[in-house]
Amino acid sequence: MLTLFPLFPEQASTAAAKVDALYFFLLGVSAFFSILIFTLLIAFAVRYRRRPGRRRPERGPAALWLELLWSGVPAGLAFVMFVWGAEIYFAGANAPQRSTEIDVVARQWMWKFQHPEGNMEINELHVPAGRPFRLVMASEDVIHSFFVPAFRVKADVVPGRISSTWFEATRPGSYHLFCAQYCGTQHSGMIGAVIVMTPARFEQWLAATRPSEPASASGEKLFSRLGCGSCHAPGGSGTGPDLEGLFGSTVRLRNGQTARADETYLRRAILEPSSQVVEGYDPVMPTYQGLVGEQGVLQLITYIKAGAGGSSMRAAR
Ligand code: HEC
Ligand SMILES: [Cu+2]
Repeated sequence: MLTLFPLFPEQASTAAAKVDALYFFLLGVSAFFSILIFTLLIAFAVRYRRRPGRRRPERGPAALWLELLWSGVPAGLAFVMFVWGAEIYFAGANAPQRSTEIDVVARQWMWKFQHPEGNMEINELHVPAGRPFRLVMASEDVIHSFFVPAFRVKADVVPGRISSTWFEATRPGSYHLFCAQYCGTQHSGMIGAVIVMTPARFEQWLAATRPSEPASASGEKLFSRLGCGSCHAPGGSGTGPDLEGLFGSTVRLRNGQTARADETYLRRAILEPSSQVVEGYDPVMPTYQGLVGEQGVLQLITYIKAGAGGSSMRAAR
């Protein structure tokens, strides 16, 4: 019966058991207090009901210990829930350093994936078990949400910015992928599968479907086709800043603010350059809005992360 109508999706990622443990704790606390309160409510209603010959007693003095108890216990429980939940939230928000990054583009109504090796997939994502993957996600139109119940992973993909999430699958199998934000008439059809394989089978799959170039090389081609290199020459000899080592650093802007060069920063630098002009430079960079799609932006970002023509890029090849 339970296998026919499972109450919970199976646990197929390293995060699943942790999320479930917290969920069961919340459920247990709620059940305990619901039962306690309703039992007492009914018991007192029966025991102290109005009967002939009985007078209402005088109101007694407030008991301090009781006040402290029923304030302290809920406060303590709420604190445990908060710390426990925050821990799981931060673990889910910060991908391990050794994660492999996969580009994800959501649009009405499908999911597009690109592996660093260059392999592209639609509505299907192949990954090996036992390795963390970080998803770098952008939307081409409206809000979508990447939801894999078996992984207990759900992250919104919001137009105009880059969001990310990560997971490490633990067991080979095929797991449902849903869009969890209503995104238009065919929202319910925006489904797919994450196919978890053994590492050996995954390597075979990767080799069999490998395209001619990795994602960073596609980014490099775009970089030269769009003429980025004419201003962003290695060593900073162009009119624009050197992009090597930019990713993850802190950038000083002309308006006196600072910004962390994360993926959303790079995306905005390409599509709305005048919104965040780097200190010491003139706002001469043209916008690439309309000239490059989200997929292209993600490839450019992959290329910039890999060193953008600098020495680290050459060393990596
Ligand atoms: C006409 C010259 C020019 C071209 C072409 C150009 N840029 Fe720029 N870019 C600049 C200048 C100048 C800045 C610094 C001022 C600013 O932030 O707008 C800059 C800033 C940037 C930044 C932020 C750098 C930092 O240090 O924070 C990134 C990222 C970037 N460009 C990427 C690109 C990409 C990718 C392309 C090609 C699609 C491109 N640029 C094309 C001139 C150019
Ligand atoms: Cu959607």
